[in-house]
Amino acid sequence: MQQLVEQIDFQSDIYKDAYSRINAIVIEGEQEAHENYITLAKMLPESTDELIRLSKMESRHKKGFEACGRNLKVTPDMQFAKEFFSGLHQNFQTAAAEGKIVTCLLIQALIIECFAIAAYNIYIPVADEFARKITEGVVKEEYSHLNFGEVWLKENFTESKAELEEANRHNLPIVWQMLNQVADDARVLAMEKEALVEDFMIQYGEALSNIGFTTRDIMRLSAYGLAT
Ligand code: Y39
Ligand code: FE
Ligand code: FE
Ligand code: FE
Repeated sequence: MQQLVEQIDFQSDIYKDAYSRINAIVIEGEQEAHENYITLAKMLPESTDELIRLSKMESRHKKGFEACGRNLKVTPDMQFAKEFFSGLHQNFQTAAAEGKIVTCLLIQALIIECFAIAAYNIYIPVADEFARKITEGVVKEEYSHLNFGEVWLKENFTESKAELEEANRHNLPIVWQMLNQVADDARVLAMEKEALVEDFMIQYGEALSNIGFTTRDIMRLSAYGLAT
């Protein structure tokens, strides 16, 4: 893998062009995650302090990735990134307005966190040295965000199960669309779509298992919308 990293020209026009979109996606994702945890803090009064703590971590992640873009002299394409997240963003806003805590947790604390963990794990071995150090620090914290969602949903599993199934059905296909949309740019950064899908499935499957779903449920839930 080191061999491969030495062959990546982080200053080439093609790398910087792809990075302008991927870096923007990550910055926008961290900003939206920050806002989503503030919303969740209001919805879950018994966990307000912890959720505010998570929201502050997301702001720090955003600052770290902004520094990664500056380090490569790349201007992030924030307009592209806003559109990239608009499906999940809209679904989260709608669920929050309806007080659907389970749906909000599934979107942010499970789906988006698993997406982030997969992307950061795949990025770390092929990142420039500056971005690698930042991303290594960030991914450790993303596991703690995923853990918050797992613990809450496990404790409330019986009452949450039907809403989780429904929310999965509405949101997982969006994730596969997002992955397809970013696959070409990710490949320029030496991140293969197949590796991203595999890592996402592992993280998401493990999360569903920790919450209480059976292996049979997990197979059905985690592949939903993948083949379309
Ligand atoms: O919880 C978080 O910090 C997640 C918001 C951040 C999302 C990161 C989204 C990463 C997708 C990148 C796709 C690159 C192939
Ligand atoms: Fe984050
Ligand atoms: Fe996070
Ligand atoms: Fe429906």
